[in-house]
Amino acid sequence: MRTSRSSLRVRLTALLTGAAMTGAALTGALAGTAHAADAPLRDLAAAKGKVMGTAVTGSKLTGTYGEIAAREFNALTPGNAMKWGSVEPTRGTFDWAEADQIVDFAEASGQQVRGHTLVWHSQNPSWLTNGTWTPAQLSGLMNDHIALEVGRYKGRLATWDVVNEPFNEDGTYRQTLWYNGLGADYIAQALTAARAADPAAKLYINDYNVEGVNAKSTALYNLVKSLKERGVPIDGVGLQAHLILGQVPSTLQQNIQRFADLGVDVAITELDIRMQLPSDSTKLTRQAADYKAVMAACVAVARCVGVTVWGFTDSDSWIPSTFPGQGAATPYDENYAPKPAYAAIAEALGGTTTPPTGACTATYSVSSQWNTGFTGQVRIACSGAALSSWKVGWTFGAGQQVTQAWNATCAQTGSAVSCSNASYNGTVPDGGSVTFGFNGSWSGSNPVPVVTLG
Ligand code: 9MR
Repeated sequence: MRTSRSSLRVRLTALLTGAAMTGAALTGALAGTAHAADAPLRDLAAAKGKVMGTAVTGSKLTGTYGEIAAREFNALTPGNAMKWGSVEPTRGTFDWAEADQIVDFAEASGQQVRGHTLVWHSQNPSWLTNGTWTPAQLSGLMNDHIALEVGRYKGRLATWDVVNEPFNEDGTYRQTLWYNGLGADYIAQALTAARAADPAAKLYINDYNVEGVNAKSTALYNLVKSLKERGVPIDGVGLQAHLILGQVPSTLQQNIQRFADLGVDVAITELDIRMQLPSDSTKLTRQAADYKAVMAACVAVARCVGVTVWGFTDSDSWIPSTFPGQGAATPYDENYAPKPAYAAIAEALGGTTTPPTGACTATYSVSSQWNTGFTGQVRIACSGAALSSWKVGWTFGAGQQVTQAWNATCAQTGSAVSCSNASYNGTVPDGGSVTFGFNGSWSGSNPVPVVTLG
């Protein structure tokens, strides 16, 4: 049953008052406008002699995802495509399709590739993990795998994460297929095999929870020191940096520096900073400060070659499935709108921070609401800027569902809504606005979402 006009007015007044008080939360500025004057991250990084990379999923490298990956980053790491379980699921049967695709894409985009990863305890094929191997067989399998995969991409990859995650938190060696079969020497063997297969690639050991000075990073430090002393080929250490909001280790720069002082390069290889969902402006501001601190620590040390984010968009992040209830860990939201973390990365790389002189904004409001349904509208207005087309997005926080839209094409996947202009109203002149409307269903509550324009 429809709410009567008079009671609706009371509700509307309350909503509008709320909107006025929390305008920033309800209105999205066109981030594209803000960044248009700034250089892409890859140019800012290159000017500082640094790598700014991202992990990618090959099948997604088209459309907006592909455009951002190519425009903003000068290095790619295949998130899964080069792992042993991906490339040799059945013994002797190889699938290089996604790995090749990513390398081809990177070359076409003028990007480096970081190979990831050759010797690990996880994501191995079951034929390998379920087999019973003598040390000689295991060593042969490992060396052949390295020779084959590194050899396949010889001369095309800048870097390899040769050994991944060899340590426990207390600094002892992780009991893995490799350690149990070959002892700690598997690491030297793997590095030696990788050097033989591609003498030009930089060879790394990569681990997590080794960002600050602690027992685990000290074990890694001691290992690298001894490998260097023995003349084993080791060029760098990868600090993964899967961090938690507000918990950037205070000793990050000091730790990077101590590895650099050993004579190896350092890379931040898998940066993401997760938070309890839902995100809000306070958390996103904190996250931006955290991203900036990590970037600044790398920028401050000459031998820190750069930073790679573990997925650049929240729609392509491992966090929500591994840590239920957590997410929003990357610099772009699920609709590819840059978050405050994006600007923080740009700033740490020397990018401009001046606010744009002109901007377009999108404002979401509920114009009427009844027991199960509501009508909403989004107004896109420009001042000192103009648009020839637009796209807005938001995430419903309470199970609302768009059922019908007009003057825009809207699609909803889960709680994420994306709307783009109808052919006749894409143009928003400087000083002008357009509005589109929609009907939706709701129950319980109907909170106004944060809308992004970009
Ligand atoms: O991002 C990867 C995810 O898609 C996989 O499901 C996961 C399986 O362990 O591996 C993720 O990447 C990992 C990386 O290879 C090594 N460091 C930890 C990363 C997150 O798990």
